[in-house]
Amino acid sequence: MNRRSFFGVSAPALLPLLGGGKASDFLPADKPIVISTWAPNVKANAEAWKVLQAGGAALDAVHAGVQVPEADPDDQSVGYGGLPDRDGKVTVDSCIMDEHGNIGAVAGLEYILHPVSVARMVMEKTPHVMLVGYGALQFALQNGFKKTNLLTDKSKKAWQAWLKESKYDPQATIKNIEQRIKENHDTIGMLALDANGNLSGACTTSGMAYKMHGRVGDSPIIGAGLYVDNEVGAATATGLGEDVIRICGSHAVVELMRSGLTPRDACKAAVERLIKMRGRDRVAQTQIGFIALNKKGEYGCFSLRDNFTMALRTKEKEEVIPSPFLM
Ligand code: SD4
Repeated sequence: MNRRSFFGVSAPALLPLLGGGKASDFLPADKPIVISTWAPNVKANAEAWKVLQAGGAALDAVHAGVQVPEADPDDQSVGYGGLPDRDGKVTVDSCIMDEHGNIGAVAGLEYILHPVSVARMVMEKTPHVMLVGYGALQFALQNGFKKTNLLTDKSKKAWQAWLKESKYDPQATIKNIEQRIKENHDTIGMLALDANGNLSGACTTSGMAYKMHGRVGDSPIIGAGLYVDNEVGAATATGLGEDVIRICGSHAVVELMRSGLTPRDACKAAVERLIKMRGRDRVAQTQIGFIALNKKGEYGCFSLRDNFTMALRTKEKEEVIPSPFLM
């Protein structure tokens, strides 16, 4: 029960939830509310909170919030400073979705500091929902984004060290997850409910470290890494993208909420769906985690294994919640 508290943020009041315990779900919080994957994203929530507190839209809040880790060189899973693919290129994946079902995404994008802003521009300025690779870069540059080298010295050194063995193991293994927690970073998925009761979400990442060039995970895929239904709720994912895509994870969580499950139970049911589909052996080295927020302001999270966390900001509290887990 003596779980760590992260970054000076108070330890969660709901410790009984640890270890997949039987504690009840989180009660509705007063609007507005913002939640994010992973403890370090209390900083991202704080930025989103500025928008929400001023009466701003959930869409603007998540857009502003996820830009924090995108620009943070110490966050080696998102944007600038992200670990590169096996060819040494930092490629980023990002998507955004609002309360009207407007969606935009970019995948395999290089050289752009804020991929979420390009995703939003795809949503608002094109008849399409996703641009990838060189086409996404061209679109960004034509619309005023500047080319930035996203590979920091720290990430370059890590890649060069990896090259010595070049072991291709793009798995969110337990060890990797623990390491990531220690290094205080991971992919951000953020969901917000604004003062008007509207939901939006965004998800942004540099993907799995040392992935094949061209590999795309769940994070920019609407329905996998993120889904919002303004009648029901919203969900976002982290972990091994291949396994999240397999179950259309975030869409599954939203549909499970629609069928009456609470956010936490919906996240749990999605994780169970993966185990049932794949069998325990195939998920032995995998981690996936979901967070969800419903229209009433209830929120919850669940992961396959230990060490996943959710960052929360409401009028009353700013805290990090260790996720309950199954295995
Ligand atoms: C991916 N889901 O690219 C992302 C990575 C991640 O924890 O969330 N890692 O598969």
